[in-house]
Amino acid sequence: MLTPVLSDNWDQIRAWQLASYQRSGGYDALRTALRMQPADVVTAVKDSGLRGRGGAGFPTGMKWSFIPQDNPKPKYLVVNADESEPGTCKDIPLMLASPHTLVEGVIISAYAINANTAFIYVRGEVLHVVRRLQQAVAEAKEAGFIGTNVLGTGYDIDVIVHAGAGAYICGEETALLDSLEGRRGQPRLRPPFPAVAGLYGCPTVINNVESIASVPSIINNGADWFGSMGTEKSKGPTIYSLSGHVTRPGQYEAPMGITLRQLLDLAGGIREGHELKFWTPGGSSTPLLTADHLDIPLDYEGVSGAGSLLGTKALQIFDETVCPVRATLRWTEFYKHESCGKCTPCREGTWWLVQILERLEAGQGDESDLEKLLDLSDNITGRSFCALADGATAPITSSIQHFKDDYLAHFTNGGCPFDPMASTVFA
Ligand code: L3W
Repeated sequence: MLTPVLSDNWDQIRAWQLASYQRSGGYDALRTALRMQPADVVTAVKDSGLRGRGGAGFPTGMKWSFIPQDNPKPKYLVVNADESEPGTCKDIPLMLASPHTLVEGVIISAYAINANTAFIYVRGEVLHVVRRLQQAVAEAKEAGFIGTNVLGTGYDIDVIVHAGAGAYICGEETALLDSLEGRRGQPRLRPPFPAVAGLYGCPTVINNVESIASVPSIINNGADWFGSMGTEKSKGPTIYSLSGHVTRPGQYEAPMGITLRQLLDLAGGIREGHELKFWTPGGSSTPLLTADHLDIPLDYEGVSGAGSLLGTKALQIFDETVCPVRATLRWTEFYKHESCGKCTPCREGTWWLVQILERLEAGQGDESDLEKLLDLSDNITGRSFCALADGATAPITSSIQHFKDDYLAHFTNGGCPFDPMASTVFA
């Protein structure tokens, strides 16, 4: 059931070094791509059905085709390596284990859209990843894969690794662009989308690390091979990160459309003696699901059919020892802290949500507070500048939907009825 493609070489000795990467066929895809017309590379990615792996699932090849090639301005490729969604841990392991997979994907993708400069915007806290990427870029330059006249083809490309300063909002594509331009990272109004007016007002493709890293395998093996894995509308292999109360947490690369039940089988199940209570399909910005949803296909269609979103495929698993109110409060504190403050519904709304949840968790609220939470969430969703505030309301509305009795138990108990020491997540 596992389909290691991106993670195939992670166990190799010094997999992060160029010599090791080339021993497993590294940079063959670049040679192939440079013999193709850029438009044919775009077509191959379109035909593969690859959809953005950063959360939204937008078709990657289609995004590339939005770049207006008749626009005389420079074109840019920007990789969103600001992985910060709670529970998400797939891009950082990928960049650490095999940075050249990303670097090769960057060069091919930049070539496809006729960009001569590419940026990798990486989360600043992960200094070890920043260094590893810088080392990989230096090795690729030394080998002639980056620079002027790449492999004698006349194509020029510069790749710049840029470390962010550790703000969740800078993972939002337009805030990332502001940050890259040297300003405070705050989301821009869309449209215009970055494909038309992005970095320095120029046409820009922004893709997630995993999306770009998938490109060499598509060029090597073909669009049909990629599309043979996954489901009709959500194709290919992908990296799921499992964390929390699971026997063997970690990254599992499997086809789109696998179920949590199947992934748990691979990961040794829920920790011994316990049972699943709730889980997130794509980080805390996606509505919580329960044991009733173990068999839904983990693809964009299956998860949305169950009332949630696939997001970043960050499966956070919680057993019956975890208080859903406490977990929701913890996530909401995160969104309040990370709100950039640009728009009122998010800045003020997340503050109020935390106040009410703190009261409830302490057993000091009453049932009308649940209505207040739902009303506030309703007034925030769809009324803020970017997806951060929508994400903030997801655990609240879904935890009230699935675990109202646990909320009510806080009033009758006069405090949280769960023992925090029983949970390895919050202990
Ligand atoms: C040109 C159009 N381009 C859309 C582009 C747009 C963007 C992409 C998706 O993602 C998601 C959210 C969170 N012309 C276009 C166009 N585009 N229409 O397509 O756009 P959109 O608006 O659907 O989503 P988004 O706001 O860019 C955010 C989810 O991610 N999420 C958070 C993830 C966090 C991380 C992280 O920490 N690394 O990924 C979790 O679920 O809910 O759905 O490029 O420009 N007409």
